[in-house]
Amino acid sequence: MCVSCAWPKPVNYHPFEFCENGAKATLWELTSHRCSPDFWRDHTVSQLRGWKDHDLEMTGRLTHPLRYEAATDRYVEVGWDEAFDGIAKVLKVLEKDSVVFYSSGHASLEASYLYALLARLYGNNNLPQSSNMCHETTSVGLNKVIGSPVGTIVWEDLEKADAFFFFGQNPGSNSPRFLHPLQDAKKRGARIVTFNPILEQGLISFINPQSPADMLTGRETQISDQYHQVQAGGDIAAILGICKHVIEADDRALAEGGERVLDVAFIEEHTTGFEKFVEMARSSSWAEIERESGLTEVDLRKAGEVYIGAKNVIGVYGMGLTQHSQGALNVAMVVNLLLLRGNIGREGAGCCPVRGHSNVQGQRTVGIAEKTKLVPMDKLKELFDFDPPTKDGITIVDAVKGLMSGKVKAFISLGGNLVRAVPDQKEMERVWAEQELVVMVSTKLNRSHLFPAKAAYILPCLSRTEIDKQETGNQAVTTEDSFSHISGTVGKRTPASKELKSELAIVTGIAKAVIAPRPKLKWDEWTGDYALVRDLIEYSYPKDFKDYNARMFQPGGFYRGNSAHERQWMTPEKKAVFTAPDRLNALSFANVSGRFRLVTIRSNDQFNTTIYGYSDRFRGIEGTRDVVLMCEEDIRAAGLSAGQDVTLVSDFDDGVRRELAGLKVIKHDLPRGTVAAYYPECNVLNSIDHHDELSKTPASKAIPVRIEPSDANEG
Ligand SMILES: Nc1nc2c(c(=O)[nH]1)N[C@H]1C(S)=C(S)[C@@H](COP(=O)(O)OP(=O)(O)OC[C@H]3O[C@@H](n4cnc5c(=O)[nH]c(N)nc54)[C@H](O)[C@@H]3O)O[C@H]1N2
Ligand SMILES: Nc1nc2c(c(=O)[nH]1)N[C@H]1C(S)=C(S)[C@@H](COP(=O)(O)OP(=O)(O)OC[C@H]3O[C@@H](n4cnc5c(=O)[nH]c(N)nc54)[C@H](O)[C@@H]3O)O[C@H]1N2
Ligand SMILES: [Mo]
Repeated sequence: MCVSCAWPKPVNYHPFEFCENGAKATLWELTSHRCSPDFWRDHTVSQLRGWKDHDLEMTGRLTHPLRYEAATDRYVEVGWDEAFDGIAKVLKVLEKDSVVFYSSGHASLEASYLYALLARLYGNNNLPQSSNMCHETTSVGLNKVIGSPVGTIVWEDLEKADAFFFFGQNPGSNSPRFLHPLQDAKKRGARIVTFNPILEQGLISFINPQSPADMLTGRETQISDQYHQVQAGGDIAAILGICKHVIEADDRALAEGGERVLDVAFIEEHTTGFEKFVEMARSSSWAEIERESGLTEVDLRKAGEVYIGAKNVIGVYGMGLTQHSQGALNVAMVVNLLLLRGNIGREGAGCCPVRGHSNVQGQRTVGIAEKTKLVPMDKLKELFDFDPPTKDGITIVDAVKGLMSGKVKAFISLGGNLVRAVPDQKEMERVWAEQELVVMVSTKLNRSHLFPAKAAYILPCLSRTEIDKQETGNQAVTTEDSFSHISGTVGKRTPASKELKSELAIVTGIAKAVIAPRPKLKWDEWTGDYALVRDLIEYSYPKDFKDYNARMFQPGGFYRGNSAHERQWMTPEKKAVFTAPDRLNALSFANVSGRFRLVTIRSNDQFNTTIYGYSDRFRGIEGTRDVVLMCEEDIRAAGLSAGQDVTLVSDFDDGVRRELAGLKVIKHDLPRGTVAAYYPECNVLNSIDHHDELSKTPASKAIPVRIEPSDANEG
């Protein structure tokens, strides 16, 4: 399984299926560069803070466990046992609630299960994950309306859909393998309608690099039939407009005695809240809808026609919907649209949130969850003979606020680069370093390592592509993809250094040092044979993981199942829920003159905070990331000119000055009022209090900003 994103692998997977993204992520780990203990002879931690993210990671794979030495301001080599003992010494005296066990969505199901067990044996449920900044909106928002926290489609549905509606997801950069089924869909006549403020190349057209004919002739497949440049945060209005059109078409059919447009039988049997929603759609005026979406009635009706004309529709979405103050309402609106014509729980139709990290969904499945109701605590009690903590743990937002208030005193990080990934980054750097202990399990050097706590360790781990040899031989591990399929994978490469340990072995190493021994805690046996860990997972989640060890290498993975896919709604109402929106945009701030909505974007030359290089070739931006994209009218109206240096200043009402200087204005095709600049650089501009109301996912897709010319600053 790819080390990059969570897009699934079809059953008839072609070993050379090209994905620039996956190739880059794999090569990045296979680099010949090494960041060995020698590196620290020439560099201090303070000095490295002046380096760019790209240059930090370019130092190569970490080779040895390291401990920070304040006297010399350097990381120095430390033995594994010494590291585990040092970590245990601090953890044993800290208050249980003050420790956070973070994970970024890489580590395997096996390592993740034991990591969650470690936290609970230690005494808390503080298990936030990268999804708290990403698709937590889906886990909470989707669950609320269809009773399932994950997408409802499987691979075969892609082959049967007649229309795809894309909201704020960019497959060309972020899940390139998605372009293959989309190209196939286009060839059999399916329609694609896209809502995105930015014209993303991968959603416009695609040349299949595996097709010799395509490559020779440069023949492109047009992807989107309609491309609607909604303004950032305007999807609630846009989707309401489409729904309004569908409802009006149904009124007409009813009046004229034609075939109904709504799936009345489905709505009757399977849903609740329909009347209130229809009422809201009818009473919202087109003028309001146009104002809030930035789109015209004519265009939204055109999108509505495609929706009506398609038997099977898939609704696809990503960060453009989830990372807003009303992200969960955005998600509920996609579901409203699908429910109108019974487009959930039926072949060729459904809801498709596209996940990020390769195992981000799976980690949640096996217990990395701060919410206790998601975890089979009785099973854990029985298996390991202890009383799991009953209090809910904290999310990323709560953890950052805990750091700020001094309540959080230690962070264990299984992967990731949290200091760079969260809002209020400047403040985060300061409070991160005030902790008693930070342990980072990492493959490469990153900015979070450069603000060492009183005790700080970097523990280097194997990548999934590398041979993981343990007592009983080379080990396989498993991950879960966006479509809830679980697959095994075996590393084949020689490890980057002899000193590396697997993530699972690091987790059990810490556990053995911290947790008092009990007969049922067989850390060494589990490390020696991961199949035993899979048995524990199967015992804990018998429905999801039936015959786990036997089925893990099944082509395409084995399906964990999804209740909504079967039209079983695990909501309190036992129905799928229509949501009447109480507002028409996803923002928490008003539209005032001089205030822009800043969308933080990814280039195809980065994976989150890992910057591979400075070429955003799909957007035609080369050699720099220090830019802000604006439309021509906005540049002019703000009295700026293209190429000018500006400072972005956040525009919250909290009195805190947050700014990012030295950005060059680039003219780009964007709706008025929406500007764009790169993540993670822009995280200094966001506030930790600016997040989705329901799930607390930071609202990274509409940060209120003002733009100041740099010379005004100097003066
Ligand atoms: N190459 C590469 N691949 C990746 C990643 C990476 O960084 N690089 N990251 C991985 C991870 S963790 C994740 S979560 C996924 C992220 O993948 P995506 O979900 O695609 O995330 P983004 O690129 O942040 O944003 C998606 C799109 O939302 C649009 N958008 C912004 N605001 C709005 C809005 O208000 N409405 C609408 N309709 N659209 C909006 C943006 O223009 C952008 O095209 O990708 C994964 N794959
Ligand atoms: N402004 C803004 N902020 C955002 C976003 C946004 O769109 N805009 N997106 C958010 C999203 S969707 C996400 S998912 C988060 C990402 O937040 P994180 O998951 O915390 O960050 P990453 O950049 O994915 O982590 C990179 C580091 O992981 C380590 N690593 C890589 N591979 C492995 C491995 O196999 N094992 C281990 N142990 N470590 C490994 C490397 O040391 C690398 O430096 O950021 C969020 N922040
Ligand atoms: Mo993500």
